Amino acid sequence: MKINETVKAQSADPASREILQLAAVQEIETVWNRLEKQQPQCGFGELGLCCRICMMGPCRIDPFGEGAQKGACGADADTIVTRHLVRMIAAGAAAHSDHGRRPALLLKEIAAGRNNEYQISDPKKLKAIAAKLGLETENCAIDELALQVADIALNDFGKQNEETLAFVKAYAPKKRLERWLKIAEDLSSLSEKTIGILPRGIDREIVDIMHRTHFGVDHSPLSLIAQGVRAAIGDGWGGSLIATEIQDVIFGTPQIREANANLGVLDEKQINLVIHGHEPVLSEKIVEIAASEKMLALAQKHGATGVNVVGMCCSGNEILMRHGVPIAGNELQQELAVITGAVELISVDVQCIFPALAELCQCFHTHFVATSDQAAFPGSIHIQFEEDDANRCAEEIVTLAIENFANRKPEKVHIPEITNRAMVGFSVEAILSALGGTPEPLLDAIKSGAIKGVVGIVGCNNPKVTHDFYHIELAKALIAKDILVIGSGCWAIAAAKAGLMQIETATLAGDGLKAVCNALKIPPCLHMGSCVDCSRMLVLAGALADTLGVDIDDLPLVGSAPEWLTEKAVSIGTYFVASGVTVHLWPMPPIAGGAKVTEILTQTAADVFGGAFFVEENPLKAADKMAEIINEKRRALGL
Ligand code: BF8
Repeated sequence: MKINETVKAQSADPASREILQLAAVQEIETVWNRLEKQQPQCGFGELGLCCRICMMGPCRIDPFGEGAQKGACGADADTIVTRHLVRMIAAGAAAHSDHGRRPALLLKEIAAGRNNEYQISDPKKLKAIAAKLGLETENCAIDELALQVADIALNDFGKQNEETLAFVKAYAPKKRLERWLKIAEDLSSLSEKTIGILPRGIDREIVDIMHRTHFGVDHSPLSLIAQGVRAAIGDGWGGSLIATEIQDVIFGTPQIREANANLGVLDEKQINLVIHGHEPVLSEKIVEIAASEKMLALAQKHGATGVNVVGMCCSGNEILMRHGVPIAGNELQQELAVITGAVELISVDVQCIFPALAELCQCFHTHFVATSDQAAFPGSIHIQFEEDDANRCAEEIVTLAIENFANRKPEKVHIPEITNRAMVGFSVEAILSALGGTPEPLLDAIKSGAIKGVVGIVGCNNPKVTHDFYHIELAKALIAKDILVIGSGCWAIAAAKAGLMQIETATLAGDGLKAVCNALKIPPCLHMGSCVDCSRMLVLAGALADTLGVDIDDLPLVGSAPEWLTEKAVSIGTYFVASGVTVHLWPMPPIAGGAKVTEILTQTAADVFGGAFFVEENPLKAADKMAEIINEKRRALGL
């Protein structure tokens, strides 16, 4: 198929290009077309200078210094920009952490014997979590231990005392915890009021942000950002970490396995059921039920050879990591999967789901099934998921998909014959086991210079930038410099599709990294999971820091979100920086209108936390800058 230049600029992924070309010819609207219709976008909004917090507004600040320099209430550019930014952190932290609440509640139900639909799959992990939390693990029954862990997790969401979260105290490296305490003291002494950094309650810090950004409360960029940091730490080392850890307990800790990635995983002969969204609780059941003899027989009765469950976005990452379920694509491919005409049903829960899917699915035979009590999609079929009725719900969804096979229009089916193999499942436990049980071999490789450092790439796709291009070019440039790349979310799917998660890809790495990959039989880019699994990267960084007896900011680590889009990415970037990791971003976040806040985030943060943000469009230049940071850290460590 001949691909036109417009399509080439939209996506770097060959399978996506094929479907985008088809969509262009058939005049099927996608996110790229809708974004085009939004141009030019609001310049005030892009700079963060539009304030809609009260009904004297919307107010806006003239960035050229000629018009209004204050909102009607007197808020200046920095206050307006910072309030907006920390509200983004609050929304991102809320999405991740509310996700974490569900498995914590479910664990409690399982442990109390009130839910028989799920079991504890990884008691070893449960014991490891309990031990970290300081619980007695030896003479305690598994259910009792699960109950205690669930209670501590749930308490971290809603407790009202001033104590730091139990999970933060248990998981953050000692030196970082001490540093956060010291930062809070230093900032308070610089400020006219107390400033806290350590989170007291996961929910509380988010509510605190919503309170202090309400009309007429907190107007200091420093104080506002500190609270943003507090909520973000509560996400990364709290809510997200709870999600990851407890999901591992219930569904199993990911181990290294192989799987296929990209739209070519859709199968013309099978019932194609796409799982899209973020929470694995229902997805796990759909995967299980779809593989049953009963569903296979039903599929065959309807003329298909079987049920092909494939993933999309982070729900996809969860079942990819734990079961090797093929992944059809990342966030910008959700519409493209439907446009293949081969999808019988797309089941969604929460986050990163385009409302546009409802209308698009109506142009095809695809059933668009919403399942969460938190997410209604007008135009969808709503099948309410309840944890205590999981098997029935999953069976209803799979059956609906199978029965829809007869409605598929063969003349509309176009599945790109493009997939790539990927080695996935790099939980911290799987990485350590590949290393022989301790982080020492990785540290030795870093000390010897075979691996210069590690970059964690996270986050989304954004149609403002060429889909997957930045993810792939950045990762390639880094591995060529002997920098190991780890990551999650839509980056991980992009890397899997591009073949960067195969051992053979080590040929693209520098000599040092290549030798390590060949010796350990791992690819140079490691898939660490979904976006809540960014917490796995924190845990790995913490383990490396503790083993060396240093703080995270001493380590040659950098973070990046080169195609970021969601508020969750703002929270992730913030907790990486707060943990001492410098973070690269593209596109530019909406902060340039506030000189002070920009300075705090790009410069002051480096002095305070040991990590700051930097913005760079060109992936090669970004990789150079990351290598520079890594080399500086190496020098400081005497390497
Ligand atoms: O949580 S990377 S577009 S799918 S927000 Fe969403 Fe961004 Fe993808 Fe996963 Ni994460």
